Amino acid sequence: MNDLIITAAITGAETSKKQNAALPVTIEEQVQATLECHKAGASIVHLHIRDSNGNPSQDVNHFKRLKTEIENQCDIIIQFSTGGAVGTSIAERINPLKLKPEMASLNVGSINFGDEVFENLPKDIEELAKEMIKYQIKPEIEVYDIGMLEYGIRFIESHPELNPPHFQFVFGTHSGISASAINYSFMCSKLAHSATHAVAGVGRHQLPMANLAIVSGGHVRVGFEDNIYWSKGILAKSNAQLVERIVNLAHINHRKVATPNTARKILNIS
Ligand code: KMH
Ligand code: ZN
Repeated sequence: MNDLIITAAITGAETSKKQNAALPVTIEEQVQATLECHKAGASIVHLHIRDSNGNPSQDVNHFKRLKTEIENQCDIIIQFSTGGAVGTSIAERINPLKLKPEMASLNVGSINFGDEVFENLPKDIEELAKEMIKYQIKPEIEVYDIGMLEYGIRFIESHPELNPPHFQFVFGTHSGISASAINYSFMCSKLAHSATHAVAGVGRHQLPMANLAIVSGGHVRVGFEDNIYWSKGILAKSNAQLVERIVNLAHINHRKVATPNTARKILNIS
């Protein structure tokens, strides 16, 4: 089995400090959280940013400062979110790509998020992918459902520059695929051998789905974007605490944890 790539999704767009005071939102907090996660064993950091009021933002200068600060202090792979928050315009979602992060998320379908629609029109997916190809950014193809995965697979067939693909399976959103072993196994059955994938479980599903991925050869995403709890009713102290638990589980299962450079090799990032 490949070494395990752990992604830390440290902030997200929907979580707030009111829910967990340890949520990193300022640049300083995000840099510190990233360094702690890197030290704990994460090889990718998935980044959303917030404005000075703590609201979701896609401000390019802010992304630039954050990227520079992180790059100056560690070799973690930086992955920008191009999903932003529900309702963020496509121009704002695309703009930060000109900073050439090594990776960026690419959501390949629309889905209900709460009472709203997280909209990803085919033309917008196309535009995002075009920019990623232009700047040689490795996309992480986000899928929340089996149909979206099949769309993503067809999308790669028509964009061979994006081979080999890396998928993020998100389990347990209200309108997406539910978190279960059988659903995970069905998602995996659709993938070509050359494809890699990671698993993100929302809320209470984070830990069990991570366990399944560790023993199945998948990779794992944890962090406050998807889950702010350590266990039922008990808040996690930090993103790094959640990363450490995955490292421990990997070791128990005799699966090595990837360094950022090993992750680059596995994901074919030059
Ligand atoms: N905040 C969600 C609407 C991504 O980062 O690409 C979208 C999201 C996915 O978080
Ligand atoms: Zn995200």
